[in-house]
Amino acid sequence: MSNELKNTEYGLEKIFEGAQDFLPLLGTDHVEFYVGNAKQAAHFYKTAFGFQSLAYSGLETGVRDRASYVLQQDKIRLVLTTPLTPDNPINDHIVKHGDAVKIIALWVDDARAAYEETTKRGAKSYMEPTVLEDEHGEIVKAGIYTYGETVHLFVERKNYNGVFMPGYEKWESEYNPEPVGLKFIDHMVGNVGWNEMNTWVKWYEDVMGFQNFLSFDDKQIHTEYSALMSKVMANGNGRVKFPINEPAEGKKKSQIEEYLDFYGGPGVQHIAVATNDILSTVSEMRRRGVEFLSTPPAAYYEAIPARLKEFQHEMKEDLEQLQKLGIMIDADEEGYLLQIFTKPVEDRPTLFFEVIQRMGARGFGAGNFKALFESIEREQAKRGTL
Ligand code: TYF
Ligand code: FE
Repeated sequence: MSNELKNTEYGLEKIFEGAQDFLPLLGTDHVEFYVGNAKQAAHFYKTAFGFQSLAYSGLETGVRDRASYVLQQDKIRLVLTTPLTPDNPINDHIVKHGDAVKIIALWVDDARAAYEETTKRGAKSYMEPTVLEDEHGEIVKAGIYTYGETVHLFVERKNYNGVFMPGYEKWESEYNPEPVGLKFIDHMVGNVGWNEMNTWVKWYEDVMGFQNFLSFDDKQIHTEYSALMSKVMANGNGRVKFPINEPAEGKKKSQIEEYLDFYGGPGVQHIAVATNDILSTVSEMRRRGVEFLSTPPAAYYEAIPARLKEFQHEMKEDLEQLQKLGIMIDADEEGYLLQIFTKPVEDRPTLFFEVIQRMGARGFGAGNFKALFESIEREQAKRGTL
């Protein structure tokens, strides 16, 4: 781990003390996917991930060019959007990237100010401040491009009390699988091209006022084959964290390069969702058919007591149970964390999810990188992309 990890001994608040936050973020508002079939994708996220039906927009609500399904689980909102017409530009996004995260929407108090502050610092505009109104009030949204074709949308909803946004109606469904305990988005990771990580680190610093909170170089992050580098960017209050990965030269093809090839450029690699009870969340997700990366070998679990001896007494979870579910454990100065990774959730080896439970730790599981990347490489080998 690099020196920057030592920063974790200070609160994020302290790191940012004195710095003017020109882009105050209240949190992640929602994540919008462009998909080939939103109706079926919504069924998957309800059934397998335990999301609840929230809102719908489409032909029945007067929208002619697209259908969008909004799903919610605690603080997490996903929007699944599909084009309804052949000449729709959303089709181009799907042709190029497959099913993908298009928009990482950030919740703000003042969307006009967020747009002003970021575009004046060099952000490329996606959408000028736009007011949407209905009988429940008004939403202001504005957007800028980040890496690739990915967008940050600023959403101001302080004068709105409808179910999601104007244009949407409440989605009453008769099919309501139980939630699995997912609570909020912990972080969202972007993969960028060769030698582009520092450009995007600087972009998040200059344009968004974020700071580099942790770094991992290719000496820490490599296995026998693939390599990558990663820097974690965090906003002023630490609620929004965006690690940025770039591929590194290794013996064989980096997992990041595989992503870039199949995605057709930079994009969102994984969404980490937090739970308070990873044992029940993951056993329920497995029961519902979510596929996770292969469980680390027995030697990984045998090494845990020695590797995490400082935290053994604090750990409430039974190691045998964690092993049975394939959950990994890591610790830093402040506590431990439990994490597991799904396989890609579409046919292209692109976007996947992480389920994470933080028990004080603020790191990203660096101690698990070797086991994790070996597991990813086993999948790459099956795909013939290693
Ligand atoms: O977000 C992270 O940094 C961890 C570890 O390709 C990670 O979840 C890093 C790179 C990667 C997969 C996981
Ligand atoms: Fe992660």
